[in-house]
Amino acid sequence: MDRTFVMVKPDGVQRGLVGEIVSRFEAKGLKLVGAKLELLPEERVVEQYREHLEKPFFPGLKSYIMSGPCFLMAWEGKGVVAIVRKMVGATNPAEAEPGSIRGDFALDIGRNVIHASDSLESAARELGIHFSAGELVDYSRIDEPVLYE
Ligand code: D4T
Repeated sequence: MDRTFVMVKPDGVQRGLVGEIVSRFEAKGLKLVGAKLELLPEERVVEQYREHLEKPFFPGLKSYIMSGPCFLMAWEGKGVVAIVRKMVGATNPAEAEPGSIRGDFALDIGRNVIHASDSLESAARELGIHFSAGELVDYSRIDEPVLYE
């Protein structure tokens, strides 16, 4: 089954949105297979956002991500990468649809509450940056027989 990496950024943690965000993914039927609250070290932020290293917004992005604890998660389910990206909404909250997390809870691209991997390859890479194998848990959700046909 597919897995993806999701992170509530420091603004989302500070604003008390962790529970709301976890609830949305749980209610969708996705399975939480890893979670932790952490102050991210610089090396992992650089690795996470390596494609943006040369961008003008990178220094601000790095200090924002390191400004407080992040809530890191691994979610599992059929088509989970695309489903979570849709539930998260467009990168710029001004363009994110109402009903999406950024559409409902954010205003500014530099304070967009949440990160989610954009492909299965990025998900594997990002899960590898932030979680050791022992931190991801294999188990069944009791409602799986009625969630999947
Ligand atoms: P993340 O990676 O945080 O989930 O965001 P996205 O995958 O939706 O978007 P992204 O990689 O293009 O951007 C990474 C991160 O940088 C911030 N950002 C981005 C910013 O502060 N200013 C900008 O102009 C852009 C493009 C927001 C998300």
